[in-house]
Amino acid sequence: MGDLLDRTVDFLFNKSDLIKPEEDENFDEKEIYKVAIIGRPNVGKSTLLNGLLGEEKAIVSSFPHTTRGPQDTLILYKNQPVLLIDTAGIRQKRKIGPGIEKLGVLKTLETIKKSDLALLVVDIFQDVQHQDKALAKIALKNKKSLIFIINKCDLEDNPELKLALPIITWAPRLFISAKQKKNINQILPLIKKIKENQNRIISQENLNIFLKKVILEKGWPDKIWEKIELKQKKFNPPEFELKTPKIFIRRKQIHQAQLNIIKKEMRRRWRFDGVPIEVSISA
Ligand SMILES: Nc1nc2c(ncn2[C@@H]2O[C@H](COP(=O)(O)OP(=O)(O)O)[C@@H](O)[C@H]2O)c(=O)[nH]1
Ligand SMILES: [Mg+2]
Repeated sequence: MGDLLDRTVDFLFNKSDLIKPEEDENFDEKEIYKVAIIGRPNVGKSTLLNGLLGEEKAIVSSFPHTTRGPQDTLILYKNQPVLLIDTAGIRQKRKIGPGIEKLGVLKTLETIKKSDLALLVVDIFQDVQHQDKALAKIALKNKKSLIFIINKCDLEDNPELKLALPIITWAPRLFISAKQKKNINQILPLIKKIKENQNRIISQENLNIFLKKVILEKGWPDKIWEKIELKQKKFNPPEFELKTPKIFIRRKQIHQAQLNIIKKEMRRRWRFDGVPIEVSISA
């Protein structure tokens, strides 16, 4: 019955929510949410893309490197244009040969940079490797939203137990089987949610209330903290700053640990799942 339900939900989702835009439909570049599907060769990126699209577009093969470069597919999900970008798998640097393969790797890096969110696909059957961590780091360094996709879960009885992913606690994890289309119906709704998180703007009033509450709860000194204001500097991704009198900065009266607490509490309060956020100090 469980499987039947999965299939039914898959079917309904695929048919009703996902529309491929007509060729001549023009979207403003800025409107399009760009999702890079990244990961080592053979982890199932192209299979996943096909599963998401419900048709055979990218070439699926059991030999590595069939995906030579990014392949872009534009879809409409609940009125949101989403560009899904399949990338060639990235291998260890020293194994990269000349020509096409190297180009594929460079393009993967380029693709991450120009995307809004990375789906980092890992294979449950192989241990998490250096390249997986390297890719997570690149996404992090470029302030990209991130979802871990743990694929080929049909090959493991207890996938949750086996996993040792790089610790990016805010990145959601989905256990899927691209081949059996299991749980892939959760991906687009999660992407939509993350896009909202990424563009969240919090009112100054709410930030004030929030900071007061943290100060009170943590028992931080009033004299200092009543002169400090939490402000949102930007969104997509969200960045915040603590406006602080210069003298406090010189005297180092705000500690990194306190910034981390504020960040953690902000995540708890506003659910920034999947999105990197920043809190810095400024005068
Ligand atoms: N058992 C299993 N095999 C899969 C799954 N997803 C992909 N594969 C297989 O893994 C191989 C590589 O898939 P592909 O999508 O080309 O990987 P890519 O190099 O990351 O694009 C193919 O033989 C797929 O059939 C899965 O969920 N379960
Ligand atoms: Mg591929």
